Amino acid sequence: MGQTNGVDASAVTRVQTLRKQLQAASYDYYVLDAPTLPDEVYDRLYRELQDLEAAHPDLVTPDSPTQRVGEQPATQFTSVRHRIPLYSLENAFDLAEFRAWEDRWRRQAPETGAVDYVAELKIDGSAIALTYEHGLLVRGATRGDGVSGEDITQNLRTIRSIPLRLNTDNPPPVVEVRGEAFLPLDVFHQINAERVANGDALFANPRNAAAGTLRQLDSRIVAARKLDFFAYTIHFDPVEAVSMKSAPPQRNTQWAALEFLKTLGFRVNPNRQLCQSAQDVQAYYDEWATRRTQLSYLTDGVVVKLNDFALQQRLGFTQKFPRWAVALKYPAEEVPTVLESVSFQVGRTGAVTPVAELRPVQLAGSTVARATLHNADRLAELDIHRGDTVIVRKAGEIIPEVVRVLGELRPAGAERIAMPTHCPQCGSPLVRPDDGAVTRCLNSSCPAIVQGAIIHWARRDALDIEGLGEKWVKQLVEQGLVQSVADLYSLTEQDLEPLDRMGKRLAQKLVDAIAASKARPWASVLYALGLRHVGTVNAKTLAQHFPSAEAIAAAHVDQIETVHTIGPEIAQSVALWFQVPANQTLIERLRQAGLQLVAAETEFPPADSGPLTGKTLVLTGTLPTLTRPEATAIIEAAGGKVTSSISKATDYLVAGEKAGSKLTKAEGLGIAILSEADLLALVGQG
Ligand code: 3B9
Repeated sequence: MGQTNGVDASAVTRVQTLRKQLQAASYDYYVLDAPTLPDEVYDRLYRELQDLEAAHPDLVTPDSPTQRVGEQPATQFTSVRHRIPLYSLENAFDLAEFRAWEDRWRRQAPETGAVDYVAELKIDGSAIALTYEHGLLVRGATRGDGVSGEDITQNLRTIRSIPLRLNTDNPPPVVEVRGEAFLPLDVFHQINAERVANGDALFANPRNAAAGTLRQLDSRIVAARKLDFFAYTIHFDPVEAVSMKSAPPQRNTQWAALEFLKTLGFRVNPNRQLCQSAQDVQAYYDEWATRRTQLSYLTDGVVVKLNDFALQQRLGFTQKFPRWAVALKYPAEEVPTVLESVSFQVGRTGAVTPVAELRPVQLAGSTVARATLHNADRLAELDIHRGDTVIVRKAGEIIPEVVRVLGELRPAGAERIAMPTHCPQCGSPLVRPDDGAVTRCLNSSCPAIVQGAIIHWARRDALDIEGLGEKWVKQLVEQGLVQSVADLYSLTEQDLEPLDRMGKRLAQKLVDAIAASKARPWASVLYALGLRHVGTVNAKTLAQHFPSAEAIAAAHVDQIETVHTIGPEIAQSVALWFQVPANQTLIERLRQAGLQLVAAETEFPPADSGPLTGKTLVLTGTLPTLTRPEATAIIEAAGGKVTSSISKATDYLVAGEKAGSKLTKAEGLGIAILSEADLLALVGQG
């Protein structure tokens, strides 16, 4: 009954009805914040849809409400280049700075009369770009450096306030929506409470927690974390078609664009306001300075944008920011508390950091019990005594720090706290090389250094040993089971099982994870070794030029320095490391354990050849139509490399208006000079 081409027609209509009802209910709940369906009813309809889809798998569509959470964890994120750069915002910290910003844009557009500003809250989250093709969410990416970010589509699909399909009957071929993904404060506190229970490191603030969650490989974990999203920008395709007399309102003003985003199904922050003057802006800023503490998410300021897109377009962008928008920030929160003691942490590189142990206080949305005192100089300068009342501050992403001591509140006879002369972990004398502020333990078998080295070794971007977290590493080192990363490879289940709370199952998992790390590529091994100045990027570059441990160990410092982007400091650090006999022994042991100390043939596939493959270009001056990130993107897509300064290695200088000394230098060296048009012609976009 009801069969059409093998599909149950009643199932088809029922599935469609259920999806419409569920989508509408989600919209009311997540976007309008005005639930229309009781939770139980929603759950019942959802399960009915799930059952129908299970019975008729051919009816499953990517925008079905059941398709938010991926089954398959990702293995890694791929990098995506943004079609339109994600700019950041210039900061102003008070009204005087706001007025200075105003003066600047007015000088650039002097005949402009009265204007409207849109004032929005600045959400303290992670900027995200969403691409919809023909109404369907096809990609979501992190901001990254603004030019390219990471493809985290699977994770963003789990956010209920991000529509999987735009709520419109005639969707444009391509639109891009940007906004802020964030963790509501209650969810943040709940996650941290769970982390305490599991002995995991706490997230410093909701922003870090949101960013960390978005980079989770398993979207099921992301779904459980209940991220949310506010949209604030929409880009239409073609990009240029903004602000025409005949265009629909959403293409003319920011205010209308926000309203339009709402109709498409996005959550738009309701606390926005049109302002006509700096006084209006000040009033909005002052009002939210207090009201923001009642919100369920963190804000770090307000964003003020010129409402009129035609004016926006006229003003354009600097290297980094739009000239038509500014962030008016709230000052970092500061609170007093009592310093109970100071501990001295020894890091992976032996650096010793003084850390204030505090009477716990609430600060910018989280409980603070520790704060950094940075280094020996700062410690001396603060002249800290046990029992002092101190002021702690948390500025956005930065971990809390002690900014001041209230000397007048110091208890009588309080003990002054000084930097130790010997390592608190191993007792070796500490040294302070005269080149810097850092006090170090130089004993490479210091348990703190060994611990740090192992944790670094196990990192996801290094050898990616899942489950080898701090609490296990600590025990392994304390029990003397591991004195070097090479020791990991001879650990057995029998060694691990007796550890506190380990058990048989975990022990086996850990042994397997350690064994699996032997397959990690040479570049990751080189990074995991933790040489100073060798992060993931330098490790990759070095591994490509020196495709084995043998090759790099044999290289002279001058040879290493000839590698593009590897400067003298890095080269020195690498050459010195491979000269140390203990390090040579380590490499030999890793070789015997079966780690990849030679690049696999597939590790560095030849770069896609393009018209600029192997060419190095430098940009200077203002180009007529392209911004710098755009020009860079075009060059890199064509296989070329962009560097910041002219040298003999430069093949082309792309010069725009007001090109200064670089142009003169390039001419002196006989380097070919290109205009923007020449560049576009060269890459076949002329
Ligand atoms: C290319 C709020 C934030 C914010 C903008 C914000 C952060 C950044 C921004 C977004 N909160 N608003 N707004 N509330 N934290 C203003 C920087 N806009 C853009 O990134 C942007 C990018 C544009 C226009 C705007 O135009 C171009 C299009 C194509 C090529 C070049 C430029």
